[in-house]
Amino acid sequence: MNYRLPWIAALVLFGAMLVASPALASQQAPADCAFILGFKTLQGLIDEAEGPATVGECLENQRFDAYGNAEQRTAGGLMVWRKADNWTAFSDGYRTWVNRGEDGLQVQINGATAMLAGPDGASLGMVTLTQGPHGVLIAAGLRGLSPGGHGFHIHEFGSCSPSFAAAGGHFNPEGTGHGFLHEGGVHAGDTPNIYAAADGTARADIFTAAVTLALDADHSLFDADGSAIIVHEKPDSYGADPGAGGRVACGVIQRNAIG
Ligand SMILES: [Cu+2]
Repeated sequence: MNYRLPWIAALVLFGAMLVASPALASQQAPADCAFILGFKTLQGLIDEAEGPATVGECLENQRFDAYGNAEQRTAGGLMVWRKADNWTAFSDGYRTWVNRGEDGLQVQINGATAMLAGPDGASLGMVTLTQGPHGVLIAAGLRGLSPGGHGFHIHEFGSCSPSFAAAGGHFNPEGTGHGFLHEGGVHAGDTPNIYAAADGTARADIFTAAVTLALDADHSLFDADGSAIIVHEKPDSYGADPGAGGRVACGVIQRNAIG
């Protein structure tokens, strides 16, 4: 019986090689890939430091964004968009690089815009959101408000119709309580009150590290159901109950076009 042992050992060893062999694994991968990228991280694309060894990076989990573009993520955490005409863009969440063909890659800071309107559809101005390395800068330029303080929040759904109730409650991915001054707070969508002058105009710059414009990230304003800016009738109390009254302006937060 002893003469069989070397054969068994050899079979076991060969089986282990089949499982562990990277060459065999890489031969199988392309069949599962919808798209193969030549680099793993953005830096690898820019300075080619990663070299040809990274060619063959498989992009998996393809899905389509709100604009119908294919959207995938590399193992290096890079977001990649593709269109049928071979237009491509790459984002690390803070910045987006757009491939402009002969003009090469151009970089832009990620941003979004909400056009605010009253319940009657009248335009009440614009809110811009700019992604920075430490959070999002929100700039409001509004008009048509009653003079004085108004609650100003990010709400959980990207909809303002058929009524502003469609925007849902505050953007609150952590499921916490409300209010800057409340022990159980705060909502990620809580932002400070804005104040309208006697002529109804209001301007405000607000910074928040509680949200991000990065796609496919925790606290992203571009989660599956989007998000909206709501201006309230009265100022927020900053307590557990905002007490800010009705909704006087609403705007869906929309990602600025890329490319
Ligand atoms: Cu609100």
